[in-house]
Amino acid sequence: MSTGTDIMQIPANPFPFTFEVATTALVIIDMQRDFIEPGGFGETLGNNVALLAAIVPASQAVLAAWRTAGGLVVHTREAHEADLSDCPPAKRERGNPSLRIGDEGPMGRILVKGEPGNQIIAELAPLAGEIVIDKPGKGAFYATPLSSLLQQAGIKTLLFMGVTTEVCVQTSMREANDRGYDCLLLEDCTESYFPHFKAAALEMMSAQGAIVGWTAPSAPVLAALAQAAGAQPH
Ligand code: TIU
Repeated sequence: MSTGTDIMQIPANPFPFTFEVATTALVIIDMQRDFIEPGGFGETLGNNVALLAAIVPASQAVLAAWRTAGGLVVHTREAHEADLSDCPPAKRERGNPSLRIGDEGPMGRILVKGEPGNQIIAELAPLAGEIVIDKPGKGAFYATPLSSLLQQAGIKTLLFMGVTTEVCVQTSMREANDRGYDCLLLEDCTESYFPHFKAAALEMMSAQGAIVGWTAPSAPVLAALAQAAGAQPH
């Protein structure tokens, strides 16, 4: 098994991305029933949630390989307190959704902590000991302990997966970039309700010499992890 200190370099946009498992966290953004299944927050906003399930198998493969390599895993959930004290009225009142945050839906109260719909999908469920961040905003750093947890773990680099590409993933990656992390977004492990927004988000993040970060398919990450595992004595 890898010691986690192998320097890995993979082809990526706009140029090769370098990381080592020991100083990298896999950050999985909001793979919750509320966004991926009918009856949750995503659907109340008028979206076709069926599009998002396509990334589950590739995301499972990366998560499994990352766990085998011994890498740090961070899961996030967009989640509000039951009394909605952490939900700005502007967020709840915005637009004309069929159900608002906190309303009772078919999977429990929309986007509220602890409700069935707010859980991470079974295929990507956190294991005991993995970091789970409940976040009231779109970004994973805003009003959460993520920054200090990553610092304590000596993390310098982040691999991002999750939904939706141009909302919570992009916001979190921009927050991370401003905090000095090198960030790679896995192209086949992120999805949007709007395919053209996904394409644009990927393009704008890696443009201008990786102004926000890098993007790459999951295959080269899996290959690098497999190679590192095979190269180490068991
Ligand atoms: N609506 C939408 O595309 N996304 C969200 O509201 N939250 C996340 O992206 N997690």
